[in-house]
Amino acid sequence: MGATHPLALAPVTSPPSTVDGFVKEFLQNLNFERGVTLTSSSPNDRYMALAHTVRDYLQARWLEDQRRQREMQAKGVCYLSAEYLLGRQLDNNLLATRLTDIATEAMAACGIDIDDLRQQEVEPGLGNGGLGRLAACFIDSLATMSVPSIGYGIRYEYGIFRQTFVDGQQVEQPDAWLALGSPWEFPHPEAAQEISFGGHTEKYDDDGVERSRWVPGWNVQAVPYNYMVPGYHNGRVNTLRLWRAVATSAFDLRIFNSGDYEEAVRAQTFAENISKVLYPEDSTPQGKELRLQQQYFFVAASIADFLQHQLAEDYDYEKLPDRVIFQLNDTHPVIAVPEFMRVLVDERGLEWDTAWAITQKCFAYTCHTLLPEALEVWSVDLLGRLLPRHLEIIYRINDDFLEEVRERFGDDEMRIRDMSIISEHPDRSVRMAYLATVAGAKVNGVAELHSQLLRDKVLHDFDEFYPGKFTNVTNGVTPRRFVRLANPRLADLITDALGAGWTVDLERLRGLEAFAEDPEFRARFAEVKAANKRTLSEVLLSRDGFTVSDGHMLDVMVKRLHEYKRQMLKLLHIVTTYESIVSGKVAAADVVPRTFIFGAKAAPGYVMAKRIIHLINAVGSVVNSDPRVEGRLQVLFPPNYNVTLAERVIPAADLSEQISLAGKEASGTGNMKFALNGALTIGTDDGANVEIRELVGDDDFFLFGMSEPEVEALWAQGYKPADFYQKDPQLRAAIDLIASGAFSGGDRSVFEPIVSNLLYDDRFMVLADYASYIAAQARVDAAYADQDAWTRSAILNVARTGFFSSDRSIRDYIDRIWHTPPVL
Ligand code: 26Q
Repeated sequence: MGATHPLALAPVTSPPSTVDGFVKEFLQNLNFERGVTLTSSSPNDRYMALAHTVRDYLQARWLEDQRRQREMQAKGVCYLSAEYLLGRQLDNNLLATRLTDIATEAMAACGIDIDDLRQQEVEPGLGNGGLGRLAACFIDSLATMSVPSIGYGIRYEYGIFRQTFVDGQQVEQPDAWLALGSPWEFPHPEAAQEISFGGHTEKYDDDGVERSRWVPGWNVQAVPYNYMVPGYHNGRVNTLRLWRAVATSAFDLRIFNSGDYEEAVRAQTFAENISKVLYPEDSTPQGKELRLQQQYFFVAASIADFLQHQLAEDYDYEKLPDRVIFQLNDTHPVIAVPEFMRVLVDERGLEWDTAWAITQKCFAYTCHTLLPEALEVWSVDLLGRLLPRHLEIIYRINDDFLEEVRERFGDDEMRIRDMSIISEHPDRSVRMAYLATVAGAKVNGVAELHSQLLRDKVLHDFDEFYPGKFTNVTNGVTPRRFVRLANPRLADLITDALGAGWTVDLERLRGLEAFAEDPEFRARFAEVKAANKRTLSEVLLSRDGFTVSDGHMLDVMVKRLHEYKRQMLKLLHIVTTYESIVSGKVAAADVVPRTFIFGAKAAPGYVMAKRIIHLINAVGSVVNSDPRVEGRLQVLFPPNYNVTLAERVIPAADLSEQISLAGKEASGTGNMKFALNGALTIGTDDGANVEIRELVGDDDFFLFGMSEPEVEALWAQGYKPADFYQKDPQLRAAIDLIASGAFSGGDRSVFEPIVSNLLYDDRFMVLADYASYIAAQARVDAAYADQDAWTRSAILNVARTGFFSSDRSIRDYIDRIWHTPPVL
């Protein structure tokens, strides 16, 4: 650099640390960014100007941290995830920067209620559910703990669909989250990467060594959009870099110049389709070409970005394992493995074995499922067409791997077939989980039980082959968003009791155990819960026109709609209670009043899930309007459950429904959020429920249902759901009521497929666990009758679940997998 102006060395902005300063910047942003005055501004203008004001404040620290991370050359994490379910940004960024009070006062000084501006923000829903939300919690913890890291993903133009109900049935609307602009993103077209696809490979002679090169058929540009990820009260700002697909100008120009305007526009559309929309399936992936394009697009861009911008020109690649770990969030980014090999071998000229040794130290893989149908495979046909060189590399990896397997286990053909990365049935395809397992330095599950089942079942041969490779990191959730922001009343109560440090040291919640014995504290805790219910009630009234009944237990089941999660079991409990009232077996007055809240999106092509949504709505409309119920049961199903709604529902809940069939839910993270907000759990011995129960204790957790080994045993002996129906009059009455058409205006055909499915093809053993579930719900009713004892239990749930902070998860990743100490 030549003569340096003194300002070039100084922080870029002086932050507005006073209300006046904030007002001034806000008004300037209104004028110069939005081109309006305060009086002529729309709510969106004001939201945008406010967001810009907060953003500017973070900017200086951000630039500083980017420089530090480059210069320090400390080992860092590249988190590769196809999804980030971020939720709203404004409040989180205000909290992280301690600007909440100043901003609130500044807005008030301008005659604006900051709450009205909060409502303006459309949340970036760039994820389906648990996996995407986990990624969002992790980048929050990484920033808060000062771990050098960057999150890489896709900037979908349309996130998870907006769910509406028409006659009780799900109808999907596009999620145009960018329609009014996004103040939190910084596009960097100058830093675009060119990403290639298709074509063929050629062999060539490189000084007597035969090498392969890829001659691609077409390419697109990946343009990075940076998002700030502020740490909580530590002045750090990390980066989330999401890629957008844009047509390459060369490609464009060629066609334009040839005079084929329409073709050029088509090419543009084709390229931009890659980052157009998030696939709304959260299991049973279909082998769609566009999906593979998305996956390769973002990991190829991310690897190129990392190698170019984080490493010196003459970097010695053999030192890479001391510099970076690429964490694969499920199999979606696993094509990064052959891409990394291609870059090292084809582009940088490393020997295969050297490159492979580096690769095996630079990647680690997190598995998030146990369902066989959720394990991703790509047909060799498709892969070979889209990424021919990568397919070659995968074959070579597999050949070398199977060679090693033979050396160890002999020519055991069955085992070779079982362990091969290439499966031959039904069609030849690549098993991405196997590729990830072979390539990864470590493979982890997301809860103790899940990790154990991975080792014992799904990846058993690999565990035997690679001793020490498998480990567990139990999931966690960020206490900033899910306690501090979502539940400010509880946060204040905790801070009153324990002081302020708990937000970054959640195990301190243990200190609340003593307060559980203090009647005055219990009364305050109960008042927090009651106030949160009133707030939720207001939200649901203005959002959906629902009126939540006073004095009801709030019984909540919010999560994606999937048969294994068993929303049907919850529904059978509701129908059973309803049936017992209308048949006169129980007086309405003797029923503990409950409001059931559901929130759930179904994958658009998942027919059974959509039927179940329809049935929930149908039961709701009958139950809610039947005078015989005397208002003691209420079923509410607000559409479009998302992070924003979760932040309202969870703090208000009394009872958390975590009722998946044992051995099916990898972890769950909603379960943790509820416990931390003082809901009691009714749950199976599944996923992280197991650990929640261990920590909370049997007295304050409603366990029911078969254990995983019991599930296995019942399957093995031949499960006949109809037998359970025959033997249990209560169950029979509930199912008969559904079958009778009572919830479909007398039309028996509407829900017949659900009934048949339960009776003859109950894959997730709803009927087998029904009796146990109903019994557990009776224990819930009994416990709820003693409100003070319930509150005590709720406090103990909060006190004992500090373990589930995502800060602890990140610490475990650092200790067991990454070995990337915080850089303070
Ligand atoms: C794959 C290919 C094609 C289309 C879609 C997909 C796809 C997308 C998302 C497959 C799976 C997902 C998401 C899975 C998921 O959210 N799993 C959940 O992860 C949580 C975080 O670890 C766990 O708590 C949950 O138990 C697990 O279900």
